[in-house]
Amino acid sequence: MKILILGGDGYLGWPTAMHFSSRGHEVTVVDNYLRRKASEDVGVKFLYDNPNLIERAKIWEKVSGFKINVVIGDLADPSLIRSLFDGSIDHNWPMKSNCSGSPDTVIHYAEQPSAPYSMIDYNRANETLHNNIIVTNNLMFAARDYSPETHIIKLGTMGEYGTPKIDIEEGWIDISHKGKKDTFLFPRQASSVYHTSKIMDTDLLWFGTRMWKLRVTDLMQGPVYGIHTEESQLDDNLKTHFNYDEVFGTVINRFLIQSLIGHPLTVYGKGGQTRGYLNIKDTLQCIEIAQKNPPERGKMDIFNQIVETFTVNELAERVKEAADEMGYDVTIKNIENPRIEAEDHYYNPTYQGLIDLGVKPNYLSKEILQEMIHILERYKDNIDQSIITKGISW
Ligand code: USQ
Repeated sequence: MKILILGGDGYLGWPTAMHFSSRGHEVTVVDNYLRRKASEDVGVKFLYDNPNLIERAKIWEKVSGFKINVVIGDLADPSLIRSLFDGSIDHNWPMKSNCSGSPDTVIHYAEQPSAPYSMIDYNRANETLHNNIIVTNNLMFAARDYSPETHIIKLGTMGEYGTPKIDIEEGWIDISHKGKKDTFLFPRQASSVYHTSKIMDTDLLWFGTRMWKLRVTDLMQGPVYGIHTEESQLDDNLKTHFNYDEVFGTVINRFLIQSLIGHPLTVYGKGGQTRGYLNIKDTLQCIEIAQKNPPERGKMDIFNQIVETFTVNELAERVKEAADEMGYDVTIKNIENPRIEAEDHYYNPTYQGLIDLGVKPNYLSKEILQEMIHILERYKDNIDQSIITKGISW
């Protein structure tokens, strides 16, 4: 299969590229290094330096024998994505893609992924909205114009639903109103500009599905944790990025780093915020299963891509237990919540669809946390305490 991965330099994009490449697919990745540039712009950095995408693809080819095509460019420019669908425009990208014709599957990660980044100021909010919605729109029209058969897999987020006082269904809800019934997108009410941009993406692709019978899978993912995947074990330089800063670090990854340097675990507010979590290895399983099960034309499948739920307090306790057993002395501190979000709320999402299709979850265990701590210990000297809190508030 020809698989096009948008956002191939990201935390999930690069592991996904290796995963599909190792299974013999023809993989092309596209990225404009937005994440690397945004990190520099706000003064945060990865835990360790990673080679750029072109270098990573070379290392991958050397150790695995499989080639990943790399295209460096901005997908907000419609001509780029269109050239990757019809294969006709020579953009002279740094490593020229040899892909011709349209992809069978597009995996769309090419988004500004951070809620705090989107809330820094109106410029970052604009940048997030512009990038995320325009890239999605460019993709939708390229599929409409060149290849409506192409299966679009878009990474959505559980945060689109917010924290309603009713059970969260997988994407859709049946509504009875004045004696009539219909099915609609499940109500969405996000709590950051980033999460709101994802709602708009979902709406846009649902529009494209209705208008032009596109085929779309929307994966509503929770916060992801983890470092290594099966393929990254082949060479240390193939590891994905790791963030622990307030802007791009997700909560479990942050807590692990904090525990290594004796920084109190930063539980925001009361810590009752509940979210669905998953291991990065499970992200890859879910994407692969979604790729193997495309919806028919004119249908949008939505799955809630999480495998278990925790409150922030529960996560802090689990990280503490794992790290303390390894000789650390972890403290937990409830700090003033920089975000506007419910801290004590009902949360009961359904997440059976991907499991029914065959995903075998890697649940968060003490052993998994300790394995991560072992890897992170190697980079302890790189940890910059000053980026753990950057003072961004809603
Ligand atoms: N939190 C803390 N302390 C911290 C960091 C976070 O208590 O030091 C809390 C947050 O307030 C929030 C929860 O932990 O209630 C999760 O925060 P997060 O930063 O791990 O995740 P979030 O900002 O929601 O965003 C992340 C990814 C985003 C993805 C989303 C899935 O950055 O790309 O879409 O997880 S979800 O949260 O389900 O919407």
